[in-house]
Amino acid sequence: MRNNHENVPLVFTEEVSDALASGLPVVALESNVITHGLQYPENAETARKVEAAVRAGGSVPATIGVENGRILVGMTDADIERFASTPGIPKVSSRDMGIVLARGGMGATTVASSLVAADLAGIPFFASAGIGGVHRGAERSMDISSDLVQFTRSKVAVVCAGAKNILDLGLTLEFLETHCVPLVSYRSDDFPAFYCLSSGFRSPHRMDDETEIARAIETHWALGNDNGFLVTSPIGAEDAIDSREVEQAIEDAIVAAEKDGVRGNAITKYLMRAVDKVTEGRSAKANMAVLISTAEAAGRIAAAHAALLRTN
Ligand code: PSU
Ligand code: MN
Repeated sequence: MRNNHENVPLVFTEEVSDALASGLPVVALESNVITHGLQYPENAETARKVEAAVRAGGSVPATIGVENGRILVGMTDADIERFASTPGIPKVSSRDMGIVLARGGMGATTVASSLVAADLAGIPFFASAGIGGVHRGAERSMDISSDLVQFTRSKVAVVCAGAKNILDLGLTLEFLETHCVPLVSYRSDDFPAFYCLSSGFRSPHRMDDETEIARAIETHWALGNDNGFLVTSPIGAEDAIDSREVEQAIEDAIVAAEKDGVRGNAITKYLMRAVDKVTEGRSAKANMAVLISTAEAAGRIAAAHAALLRTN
């Protein structure tokens, strides 16, 4: 059962619209990681586990996607299965959203476009394991993910495990600082690197308590900021991959990508697949584990945030 939003083409599942109406915590999730980040059938299985992890944290999951000229806010099991198993669903970032909606058809939302949808839908939290960032060699390619730009535009708190070390994480941190995007690391001193525990960079702030994080987010918004707020939560140590193990693979993949002429929005997937190959699937497994642990942390923080709003 679904209700159509009045002015924008949003289609809510009943569970998500009920949760929003009654002030229950909701966490938005992207679909590009389902269609492009992982392969069938592990992608469908992981998407369901990620939703279960949000619930285990105490919140309602709302997986975002585009279909028939509408934005899905929340997916049923059948929706997840369709997105996971349909080949060739295009990756849709913020700038593509209007075009893909006008055309009809399906679209897999990145972090950036999922934030646009979450903001429209009134969902203050979003979770994904790996955000896009400033690419290595960006001083020549100018490849900076629109995810970072969208953080400056959408009033949604993002819980993630940092960004992948296929990127230049030092420059990614500089970009966030320049663009006034707050960054807090949950129960860790360092900015994590997706399935690696640390990027080697310290986080500007550490907070161990969810309610304190919720208060920091609300205070940031109360100061008149209507941008995002980044919270990182690292992978469990037992699932983590040693960054030295993947560094050579990344460097080789970057050289190969340039030789193959891969650029633009195709580069992220190309590099990730190359690393998966070298680690013989270990990184893909860690990828699934970190998606789940991030979703659980987001569920907990969003629940603390909803509780805080109720007591205010
Ligand atoms: N990082 C990952 N896995 C992913 C992505 C990033 O570890 O699947 C996806 C996300 O959907 C993210 C997008 O929003 O890639 C960023 O793409 P780009 O670098 O083209 O902006
Ligand atoms: Mn890019």
